[in-house]
Amino acid sequence: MTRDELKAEMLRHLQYSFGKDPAHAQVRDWRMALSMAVRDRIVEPWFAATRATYSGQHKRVYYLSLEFLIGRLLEDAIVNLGLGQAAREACAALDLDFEAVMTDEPDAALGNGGLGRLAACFLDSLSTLSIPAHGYGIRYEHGLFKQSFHEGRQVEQAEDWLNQPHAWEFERAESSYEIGFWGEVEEKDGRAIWHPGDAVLARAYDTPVIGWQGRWANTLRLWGAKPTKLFDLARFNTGDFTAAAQPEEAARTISRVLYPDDTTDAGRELRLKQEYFFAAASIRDILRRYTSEYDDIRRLPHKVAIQLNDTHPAIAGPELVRILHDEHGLAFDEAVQIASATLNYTNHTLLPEALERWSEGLMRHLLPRHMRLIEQIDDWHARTTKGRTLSAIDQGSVKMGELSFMLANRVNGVSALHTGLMKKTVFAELDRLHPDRIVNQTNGVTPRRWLLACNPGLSGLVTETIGTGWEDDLERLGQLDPHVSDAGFRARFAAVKRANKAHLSDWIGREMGISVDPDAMFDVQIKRIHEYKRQLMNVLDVIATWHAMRGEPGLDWVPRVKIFGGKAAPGYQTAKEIIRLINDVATVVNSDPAIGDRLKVVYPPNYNVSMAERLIPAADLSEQISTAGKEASGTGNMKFALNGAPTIGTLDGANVEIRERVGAGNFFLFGLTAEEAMARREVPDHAGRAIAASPELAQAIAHLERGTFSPGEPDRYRHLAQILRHHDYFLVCSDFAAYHAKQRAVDAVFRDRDAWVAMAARNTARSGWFSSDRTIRSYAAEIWDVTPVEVGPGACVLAS
Ligand code: F58
Repeated sequence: MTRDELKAEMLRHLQYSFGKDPAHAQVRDWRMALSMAVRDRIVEPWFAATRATYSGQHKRVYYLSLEFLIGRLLEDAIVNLGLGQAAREACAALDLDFEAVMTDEPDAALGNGGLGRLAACFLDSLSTLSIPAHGYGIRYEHGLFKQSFHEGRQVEQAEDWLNQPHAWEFERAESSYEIGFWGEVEEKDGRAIWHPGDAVLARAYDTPVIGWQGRWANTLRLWGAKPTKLFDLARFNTGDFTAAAQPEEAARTISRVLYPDDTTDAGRELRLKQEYFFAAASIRDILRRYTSEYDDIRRLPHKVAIQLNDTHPAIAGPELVRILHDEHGLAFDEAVQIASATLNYTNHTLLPEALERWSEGLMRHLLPRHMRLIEQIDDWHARTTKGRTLSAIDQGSVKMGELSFMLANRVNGVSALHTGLMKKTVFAELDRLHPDRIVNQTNGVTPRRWLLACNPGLSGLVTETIGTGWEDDLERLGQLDPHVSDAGFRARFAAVKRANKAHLSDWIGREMGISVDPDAMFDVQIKRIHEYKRQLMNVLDVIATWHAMRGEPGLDWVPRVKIFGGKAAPGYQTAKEIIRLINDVATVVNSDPAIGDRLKVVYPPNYNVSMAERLIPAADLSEQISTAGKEASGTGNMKFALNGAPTIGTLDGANVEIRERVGAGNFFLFGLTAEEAMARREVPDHAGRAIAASPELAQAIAHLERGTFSPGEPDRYRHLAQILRHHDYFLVCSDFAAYHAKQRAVDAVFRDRDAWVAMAARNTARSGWFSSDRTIRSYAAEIWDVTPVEVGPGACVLAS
């Protein structure tokens, strides 16, 4: 598509789709016009992919996830269709600021963090690999909350992405399912019939997901909740307008917000309703599609593979059994066998508080038939495995991990270390009963978004050096390795990073009013705020460094910009204290004349996918410092390495595999191993001992206790200090000295700029394995038993 064709299409959409005169159009109108012009190019490959799947009777993959953190879609579509140049030129010809048009799009923040972003990368790779697939989730009206800081404290506001025009979805009013809740189960002629007490409608909204070079497109189908009866007219006519609208309100609540607060009973009930709502609608849709093509329901696993993204969709298992048994009339055991040959489950955490459990009482009340089936599935498992001591129902609650395991063909962890720990800990007994069921699938990230689109400077250099083709064959980055010893290549690599840093410095200056030196080391930790991720250890290191700089202002310190990004769960008080501490430390450090430009702390609010795309290409150092054994995998760690930022990190999650691949000499390792961490917790007063052994740590904690960063309120950080001293489960104190020392080793390498650049470039050259294309190929071969569809020349719609 040429510049002029795209421009003409934009003008056409502006006028005829949106009724706007170009003379009066705003950036938003142009963004919509461009989006529509681009979207039109997706529809054909989308139809072609659907037709090819039907005509070839290919097996389909269904990825059920309560989260899809897809971010902005316009740039993604432009990049995948190869329309970058045409779009830039068309905007220029229309006198539009291309960057402003692109950044006008709100982020679709339909997820919390890594789990949701992984689902989005997987969709991209499934389309790139032309594997017939659907993502299923919820069309939340409000995505993850907007974060701002008020006097350093996190403030949450409702997010409002749908309040702006959304270009990418197609509403499918004809694809609606009635989803029941509550009610009773009637036993009749040996069969169970569930009579729900209430119901809502699940309505489909489809977003096409275009793969690399527009060869294939799959569908992300998100469910919105609607009332079965729109409106109580009788009540309205009596003048009770609020009550008349009540059923509509109640139904819509189900798809209103992502992950509502589950600390109250009402919140928990809503969460379970969301889970059943989307799982049931998805199963119904999957079976409708299957039965429209095939007669024999027993062959379902030959044509359908369902992946449960953690346990949030786990109720899909009992729902599938219910439909096969109660509605299709299969014997119970056969129904369970078919369901468990179709379903697979990915585990993303071993943290006990994050393993889902639902109270039996709530489950029985909300989903009476399903609770009964869960009991039967539990009995069936005990019967068929002789694992009688093992149950998915424990002390009045249903353990969704165990239930998902029992009903799965394959269960996977998301890094080698995490999968190993799953086998040793939470699922030890189930692994013993089913030794082949657990497999590892190390996470990956899409190179289209996380290198090609977000880092045009580096991707340009890669292409100039090794040619194209790496975008969907990322291991080709290995061809860069020999170039790292070439001083000319290193100089160009360094120039790209410097330009990205200058760009970020401008943005930080504009957005936050903080001036940062682009020649300083940009040291970045971006992720959800959680004690196990140890942002607290990072900020303690900032305090220790600041203290040391003040003590010896004459020393030749390596200038650093410490960048933080991330949100805390609204109810997670300790995480919120850590946020406040980072902001308070920033206030003191950034205005300290004794420090000047040598240390800055920057914490831009409202970290999201788009902010990650801005920060990662400009990072020098990647902070991956979780307590070993606690981070299941990480995916940010991969994005940084790919963009030429070496890691300072522990042997945790996928850090282990990153280090193996980039080489131990290109990775700053410190800290206890997972095994050592477990042993250390048993040592009496481990924190006290570590504090006594590290004057830097003792000093940093003393600053917290003295109120150095909370003038006028010395007690503000007493609670954090108490945790460190007496309840240091995440071993911040035990790892601090090693971390602090390793940071000085980082300084030493950074001083030797050439050595640093070589290390950074080797990280890029050796990160090719962490493409989500590799991950998806592996799921396809080892879990789903699907193969990519050969895309014939007719179906292949390449952008010109
Ligand atoms: C993350 N989990 C893991 N959970 O922490 C991370 O190590 C891993 O790389 C990633 O999954 C992908 O495998 C995660 O993001 C959540 O966001 C939960 C969602 C449900 C509510 C509680 C948080």
